[in-house]
Amino acid sequence: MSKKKVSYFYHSDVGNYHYSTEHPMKPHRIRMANELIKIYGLHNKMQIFSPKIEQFGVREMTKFHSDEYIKFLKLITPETQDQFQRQMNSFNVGEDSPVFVGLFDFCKISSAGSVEGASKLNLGKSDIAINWAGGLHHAKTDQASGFCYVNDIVLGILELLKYHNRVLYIDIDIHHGDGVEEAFYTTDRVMTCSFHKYGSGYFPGTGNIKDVGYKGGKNYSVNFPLDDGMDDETYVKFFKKTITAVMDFYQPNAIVMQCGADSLSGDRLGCFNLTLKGHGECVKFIRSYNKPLLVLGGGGYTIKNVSRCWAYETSLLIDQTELPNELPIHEFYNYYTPVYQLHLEPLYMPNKNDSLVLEKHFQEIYENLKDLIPSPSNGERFRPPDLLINESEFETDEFLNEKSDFRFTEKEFNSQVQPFNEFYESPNYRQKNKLWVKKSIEDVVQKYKFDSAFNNKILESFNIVNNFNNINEIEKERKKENVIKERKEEKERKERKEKESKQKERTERREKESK
Ligand code: V1D
Ligand code: CA
Repeated sequence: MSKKKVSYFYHSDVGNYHYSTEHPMKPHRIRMANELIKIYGLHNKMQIFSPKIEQFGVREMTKFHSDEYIKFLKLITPETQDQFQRQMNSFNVGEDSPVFVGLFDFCKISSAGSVEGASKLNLGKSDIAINWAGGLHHAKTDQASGFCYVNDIVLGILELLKYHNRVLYIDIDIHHGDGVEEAFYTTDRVMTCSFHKYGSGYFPGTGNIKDVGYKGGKNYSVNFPLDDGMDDETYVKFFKKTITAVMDFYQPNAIVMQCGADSLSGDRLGCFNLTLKGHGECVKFIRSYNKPLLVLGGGGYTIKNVSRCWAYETSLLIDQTELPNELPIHEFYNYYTPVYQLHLEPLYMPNKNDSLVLEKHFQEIYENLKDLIPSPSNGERFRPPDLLINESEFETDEFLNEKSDFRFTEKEFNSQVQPFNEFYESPNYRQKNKLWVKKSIEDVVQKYKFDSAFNNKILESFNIVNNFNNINEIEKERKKENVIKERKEEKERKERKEKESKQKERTERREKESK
């Protein structure tokens, strides 16, 4: 394998954040991985960056998330959470995704690393970017879920889409990558592909093989459901077959890989039987496609295995020859008791995955993929013209005040090459700023006096019905259905009550009469 420019994002504070004593998510595992990476000397082969969290905040996060949700994450503390019970429920913050000290800064570290990584790939400054603090795949536009608050993956992909027409997202966490799938469910600009345990109420419960995407995104979501005890040989075989088909038919320009380590053998929340070799083989396979690659962390709850896994995968990504299996002595050496070695042995457990069933799943996925129109093509790109916004006015989170109505600064507009036909915005932004789109087109047209062909391009690029719009439509439909269902249930309840009280009256009357 050839040498590649690898960027590694690590913030020295990340290990200090603490969900709670009983909570299985331990950010300390990222510090442990970093220590292994250093003691094996892997950091010498990469460019090391600390995510610039001072320059990352509400504005960056609301490119996907709603303003209200991000404002809430910024404001909430363990001391004040009791006063915000309604918001806690509505934003699904609580048991799985609790409020802890420094929550918002933790989200910044995770997200800034992924977005900066994507930016390095965009600018050709790196071939591979690694952010083990990222990969928080369950977070939704306005809800936390499964230990995830801000979806760094969606933010990273949005950044990549500024330069890349088609982005492939691959998720080998044992849980379904629902937040990322949902964000891009109706677009062909991103293909999502998750391998996960499915069934018996396993979290999050989504990721059926029949969930393939919707409208313009139909067949651009791939779900491979798996069962307990999955071993290296079977996993790698079906991973490679599926990814080969995905790569052949989708031909992405960039890849994002979520490497959740809860799919490893002996994970506290997982039920697969993979070793570092099997998990790592998938990473190596993706690397071999030589596409701009953003590699992210994710789940993983037996922390000594998480750090082993991500250190080993870092070595694969920098193409370091085999690491010594004996772990070098370092600060966290004692965690690796009783076997102070890098690699894991599989456990003696049955593999409940029947190869014939997996083959049937693969065939179903293949059938959906083979009919894909190879789109969107590498067509002409539209670079938004120099715009309107004076950067200094928009450098702080002040933009969220009602008076401010732009999401991109002049510098951003000037520096990014935005693919033709795409414009990103958060749903709230659109609601609040419906007029802005129209006004800015008029301004642009006025200011630059474009010829009509170019005008049409601008109009198209701004008027595109984007994915979040569709997600809103689906959400609206869902809400409508719920209201109808609730009304029906209410009516049935009333009727039942009336029937019961009539029945009671009749019984009482009969009792009186019999006396
Ligand atoms: F065991 C726990 C102790 C304290 C708090 C939470 C948990 C816990 C274990 N498993 N929570 C879960 C999962 N939640 C549920 C819900 C509770 N029910 C009402 C449903 O089963 C959540 C598992 C999240 C997995 C996250 C992830 O590994 O996919 C991940 N990837 O990137 C970041 C996290
Ligand atoms: Ca997964």
